[in-house]
Amino acid sequence: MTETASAAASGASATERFRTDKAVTAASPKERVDLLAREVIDALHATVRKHKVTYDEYNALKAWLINVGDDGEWPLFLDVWVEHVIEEVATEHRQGSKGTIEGPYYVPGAPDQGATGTVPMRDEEAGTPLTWTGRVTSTDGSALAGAKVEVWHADSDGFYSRFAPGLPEWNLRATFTTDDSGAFEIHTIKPAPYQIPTDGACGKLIAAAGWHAWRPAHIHVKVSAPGHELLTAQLYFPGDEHNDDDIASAVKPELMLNPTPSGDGETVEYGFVLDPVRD
Ligand code: MBD
Ligand code: FE
Repeated sequence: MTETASAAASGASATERFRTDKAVTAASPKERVDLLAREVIDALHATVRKHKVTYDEYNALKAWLINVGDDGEWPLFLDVWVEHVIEEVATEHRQGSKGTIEGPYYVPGAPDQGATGTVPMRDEEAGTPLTWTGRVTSTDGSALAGAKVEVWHADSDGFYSRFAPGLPEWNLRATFTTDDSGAFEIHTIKPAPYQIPTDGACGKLIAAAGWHAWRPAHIHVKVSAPGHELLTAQLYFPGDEHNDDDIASAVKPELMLNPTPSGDGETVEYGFVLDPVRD
């Protein structure tokens, strides 16, 4: 790699990606905006009064908020510290598989590998080979043929293609399409534990507060089928030292992959149950 990855570069890409893919189309009712904005602002006032926040602290906050925007880190900040509660509320009615947050680095349209295939990677890609088989079913147990299983994850240095420079366009990103029995077979590598970018505004907050920037190793996934709710999840590995203190609070016990040694790598079975769309 000639260019080095930086928070500003990853952040600008994540901000641009959000603008492209998640543009808000519907306006919220005035009553709803009034209620939510007022409660959030009231909560801020309560914190100021409770802890007697000073002008120096107020100006530090202002400077930091400006930096979050300059570094393009609003997607990172919100996905790390807010999205997990949004996801919890959005999916509390579900009977099928547990999901978790999407995070800032999803890109739609990764190359389709059919039902069985290998995630695009470099010849020298570092990491333990992982074979992952599973099925996609509906909550009534019926197979979902032609379901899409989109996966994306970081390389062993913690970089995501499309957000860090110097990686092949779709490195470690792929789409799989389930066969007639709803089955898929994915060949990839086990990702490594991951540190969110520390050279931007989010890193400054983490350092100033004495927190850490780690997320456990994870594979992101989106599973979709006609007539069913989109499932967004991440899968983790038992024994990772950050499973219990993920900076993004996105680990759940149901999301553990439990691979066992096999040949020169590891193998695991993990499937998904999708909820039909509610009327
Ligand atoms: C990630 O890879 C991620 O998954 C989240 C949630 C936040 C930052 C980087
Ligand atoms: Fe991630």
